[in-house]
Amino acid sequence: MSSDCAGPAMAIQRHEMKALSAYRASGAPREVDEAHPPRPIGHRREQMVQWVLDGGGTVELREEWLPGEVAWHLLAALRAEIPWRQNHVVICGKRVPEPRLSSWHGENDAVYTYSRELHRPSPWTPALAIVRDALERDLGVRFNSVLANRYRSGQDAMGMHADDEKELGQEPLIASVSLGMTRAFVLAPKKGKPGEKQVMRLTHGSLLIMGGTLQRDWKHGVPREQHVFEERVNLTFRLVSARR
Ligand SMILES: O=C(O)CCC(=O)C(=O)O
Repeated sequence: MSSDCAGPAMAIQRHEMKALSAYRASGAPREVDEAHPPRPIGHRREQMVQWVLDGGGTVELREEWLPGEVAWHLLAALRAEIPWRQNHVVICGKRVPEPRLSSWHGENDAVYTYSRELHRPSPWTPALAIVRDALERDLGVRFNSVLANRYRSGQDAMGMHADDEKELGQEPLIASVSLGMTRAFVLAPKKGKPGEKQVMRLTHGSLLIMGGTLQRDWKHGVPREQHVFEERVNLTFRLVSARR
């Protein structure tokens, strides 16, 4: 396990503040005070932890990557803007609703197959574009797509899986931004014993970066949590290529 920090924290742009202010009436729990603007989007050295797991996969967690006020506004905006969909999966020949709502967004050619279905992207929404641009400034990577997942309560979940579809390439870089309720995020080796799993808590405004061979060797998921009654939205930004 190591801790490192490269590059300066990036300032939130004036037009982004304006876009967020436009959501003041949308039920966000806290207001942005323009006289005392929130600290810039970006990481703080002491809030960044990186793990290198067996096989060379990497996981990096940046707590409070989004300042609290900005994160609450983004959550309200995403709830309103995204055309949330109930997708289905087939289990033992029966079509059942997935335990969450989802939406796939990005550039026109970012066509992606997951849960055995082909997904054509909806356009970027203003709030998704704000997060995409902040990631580009902070990580130097321009993601071309994002999967948005909405967990309405602790009854909603994501089963253990790896994002190892061929459209994502050999060692995909995935940036996962969490908003709303803290939920557990479980990592387990594909070939390991159940006891080898790692659990981290993904808090409001955190950024988790998965890279290297993580998707080849490890699975991840978000288990049900009986005592969680509030909502969480998670955004996993990806680089999808139809030509792979
Ligand atoms: O909600 C999360 O933190 C995980 C989402 C996830 O695993 C995915 O989108 O593949």
